[in-house]
Amino acid sequence: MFVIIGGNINMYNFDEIIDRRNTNAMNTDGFRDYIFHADETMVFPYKDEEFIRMWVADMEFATPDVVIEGIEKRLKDRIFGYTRVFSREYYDAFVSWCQKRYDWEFNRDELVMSNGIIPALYELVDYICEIDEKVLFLTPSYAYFKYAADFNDRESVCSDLINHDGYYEIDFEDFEKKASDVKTKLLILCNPHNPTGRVWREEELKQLAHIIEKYQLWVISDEIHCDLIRQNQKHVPLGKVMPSYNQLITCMAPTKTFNLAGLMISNVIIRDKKLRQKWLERHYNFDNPLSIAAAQSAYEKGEEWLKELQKYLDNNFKLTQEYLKEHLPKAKFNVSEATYLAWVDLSAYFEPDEHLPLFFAYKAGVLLEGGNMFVQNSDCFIRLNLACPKATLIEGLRRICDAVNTKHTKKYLGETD
Ligand code: LCS
Repeated sequence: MFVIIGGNINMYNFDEIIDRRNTNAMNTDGFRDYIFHADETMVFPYKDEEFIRMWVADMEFATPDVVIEGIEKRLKDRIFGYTRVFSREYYDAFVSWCQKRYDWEFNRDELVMSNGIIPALYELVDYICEIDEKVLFLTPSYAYFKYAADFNDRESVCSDLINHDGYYEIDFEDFEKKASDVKTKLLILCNPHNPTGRVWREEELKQLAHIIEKYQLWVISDEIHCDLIRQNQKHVPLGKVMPSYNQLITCMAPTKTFNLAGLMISNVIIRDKKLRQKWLERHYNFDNPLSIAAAQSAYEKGEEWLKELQKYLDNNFKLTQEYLKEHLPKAKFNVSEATYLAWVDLSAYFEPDEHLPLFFAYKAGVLLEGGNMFVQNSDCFIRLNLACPKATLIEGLRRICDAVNTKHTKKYLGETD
């Protein structure tokens, strides 16, 4: 679709507001359960359709037309029987994407498919770790890293990132201490990092690689956010830094990048032959034919759309930074290097025991995720999903800032809620 904005011809319309109700979307219908562990009896001063939704990590943007056309083409084949990626075309499309964007490649036989990275993590923890062995990750963390360990009754070990005035760095000393525990078997690395948005530099990855090799850890590098980086950033796959390390699994997916999470298709690159064999024996190795068509089209034809998306997201980050600076000056926020998620420190306004998602749902009509949802080292933070039309973003930011400022005026006047 061509849209003319201010005299510029823009190929894609990221300003379009799309009604997602009645599509069984988690985003619109699943928030009570996911954020509040509640059911439909939980009521708010807002109707569901009145919320500004900035929580779960999917986008309010339509998937690119080229992806939809790919699905439509496959629909015309009319039969949707048991399916698996057999053809070379899928590998060719994905490996070309990796070569072009990351100057990195892998052998075709290393690639297996999964109906999502989370299910892959759940399985791989079981395949890699004995029952008394531990899973290490950096915190704050996407909570499903911990859930993957919990699900398998494996112990988690967390290494807290160091927060230098909003910029996060790995505490290598602490990390090495934890890696050196003989019971620590597996590192799950989020590269780039959700929720802090860090893009790990090559130097940092090399330092990590050194420790990984020294203690012979297995490592899963979850790179699902790697396509969604700011325009001035560069993603380095861990596999590129460790070209011949066998105990490395890389996970990538078109689902975050092209807003296809519901199609549940992801790439798992397993170097170790024995582990791959185990996967092929135990994994339920079927894929959704429409998802394969979508993913292949995305990798073959989606790059132009992605470039425009990156520009739009960069602007949304800039807007958020300016808005917060003006209206919530004590909030600490650095533009994320990757992801479409803003990680905002509100410790000047809240106490660690306050339930921020609850506060913002009740007082602002905004659905967001709070630090309590990211394992540890995340008190008083909120995570905002900025992958929405600018108008939605501005309204969300306005409501957030108003609610915090009202709370503080009341506190100053000695009023209670
Ligand atoms: N890995 C990371 C680091 C993620 O952030 C997510 C989604 C996934 C894996 C999910 O992979 P899938 O199973 O869909 O292939 N992150 C989400 C988040 O932060 N909120 O909602 C989803």
